[in-house]
Amino acid sequence: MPGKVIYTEVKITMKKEWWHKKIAYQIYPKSFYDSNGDGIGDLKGITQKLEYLKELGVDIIWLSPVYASPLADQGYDISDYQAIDPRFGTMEDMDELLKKAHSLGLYILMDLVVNHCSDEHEWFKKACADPEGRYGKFFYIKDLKQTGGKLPTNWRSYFGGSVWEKLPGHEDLVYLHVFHKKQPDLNWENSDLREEVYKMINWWLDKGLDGFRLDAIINIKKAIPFRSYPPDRDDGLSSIDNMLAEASGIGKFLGEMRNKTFRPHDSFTVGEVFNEKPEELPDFIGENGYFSSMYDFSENIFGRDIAGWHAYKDITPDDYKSCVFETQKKVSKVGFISNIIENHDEPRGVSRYLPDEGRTDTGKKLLATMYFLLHGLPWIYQGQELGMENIHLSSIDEVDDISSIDSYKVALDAGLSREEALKVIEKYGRDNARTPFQWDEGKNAGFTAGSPWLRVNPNYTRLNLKAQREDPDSVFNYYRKLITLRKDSEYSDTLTYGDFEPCLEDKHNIMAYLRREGSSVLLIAGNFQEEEQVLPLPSKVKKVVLSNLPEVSLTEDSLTLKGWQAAVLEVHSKLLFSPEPRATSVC
Ligand code: TEU
Ligand code: CA
Repeated sequence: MPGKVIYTEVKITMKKEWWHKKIAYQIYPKSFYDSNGDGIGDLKGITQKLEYLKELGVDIIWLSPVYASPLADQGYDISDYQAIDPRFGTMEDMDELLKKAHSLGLYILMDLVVNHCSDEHEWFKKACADPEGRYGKFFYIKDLKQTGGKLPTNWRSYFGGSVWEKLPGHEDLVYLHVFHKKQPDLNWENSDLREEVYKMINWWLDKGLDGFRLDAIINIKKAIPFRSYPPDRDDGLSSIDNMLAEASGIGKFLGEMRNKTFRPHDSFTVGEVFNEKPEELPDFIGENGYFSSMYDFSENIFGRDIAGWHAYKDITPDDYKSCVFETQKKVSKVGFISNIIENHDEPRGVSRYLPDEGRTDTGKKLLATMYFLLHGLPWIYQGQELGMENIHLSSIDEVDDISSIDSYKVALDAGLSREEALKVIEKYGRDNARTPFQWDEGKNAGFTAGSPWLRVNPNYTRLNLKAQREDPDSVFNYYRKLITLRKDSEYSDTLTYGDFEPCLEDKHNIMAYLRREGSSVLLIAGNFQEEEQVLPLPSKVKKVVLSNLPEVSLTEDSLTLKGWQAAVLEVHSKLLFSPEPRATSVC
């Protein structure tokens, strides 16, 4: 419940960093733009579209993995960290991309996937050849003879089944993989492995890369000694979360990695952090934290259930608001969170956070406004700027993602019918965000001249960049306005460093907050329903800065929001209602 937790009110002055006022963008290379007609997006395709990203106004670009990989988990299974997968291009293409990006003033991040590598990485092959040797120690390999033939623990991998798999060529040995069996976990307890990883990171940073997104980084520290936990499904296994909750001491690895790699290069890092412990926040993203920033997954994980996707609960606008506000109150005084509404692992934000009747251009702009102006770094996932939506499924055969396929089986095992299970995957599946970018109304939405590796969302004929570029009222042009606003010299300090103050927290379907920096105050308010709402104003309005509808209806002391309307108002810092403004006014 908001309001029950007491947070420190001390304003900490943050050291200014080069990336504080930047806007970030995630590219899923396989689905962004295919330059050679083989149906797979590639590095050349990204380079050709950099001007587009410049036009949109973003600065920092994260590329999901493009390293050499068998693509068992779409590149999150790396077989060579210092090579580009031929399907994405060559190292020269990467150099070219970096050069062009830098000449346009853009920064490039790669995905650092070092909790695990691929079972086709030479380290793992050498470990199989000689489990006792140097490379055997790069992994967690256990001898079943020492456990009476039983698997060492009952942990369930994220993608289903046990985390233990027979080491190829060895009857009695098993290796640990918390993700897919083609993703063996690297043993971070081994300083020899850590030094190899740092060498690789520095190789990329010396090349001119601007930083990394750190994949599944919380998983690098295991609870040692390994033990089993109470089973939480009929499979007798136990969620990895139980082990992670017990793991402590990750700071040693993260601090060492920062000191030996990122810090000397002044690079930007953003951690994919789940399951963090609240007391760890300042260490993670405070001044001198291990990372520059980390994602906020509070609303993404809302309603999750240990039983599986089929048991997930829907998130209402009120739930969304309380998740977001809780994070803001907790984090905005500590450091810079990375705000997202979707990524390559999640359904499309507009499909998840907007009820059906609100999934219009107006509703999409409302959601955009509410998250974009929060404290922290705004991120856009490719296609989000067009309001791209989830894709309809008519059969499980249309699904590519391994996690979705596992979750479908879990749903069937739980007793759901095929139709019901398919609906679950349609709602939460990772393919939703991975369908090709919708460039225009032409064949395959202009993504490829060949046959796309994953189906294009059929809605591309009406929902595409070309159409939206020409329409001043499009979702795309609204995102451009939001970006311009965050960079406007009049408001950028307020939106970057200003305090976050929630307003009207208990008002159903209303999300409102202030951003305040000295005498500069912005009110951001949104109405997540059809019925118009009259809201009391906290102080006199100086200026209407932005809205997703042509008119904003104001009186001296009230603001009327139409259905699905968002408004950004510059207001006086002196509150109208005193001496107890919080009791009577918006804030
Ligand atoms: O995701 C980490 C993660 O925790 C995911 O398992 C997430 O919970 C899951 O995708 C929900 O279905 C990262 C990457 O973002 C993801 O794409 C990779 O599959 C995973 O790591 C393994 O590298
Ligand atoms: Ca291609």
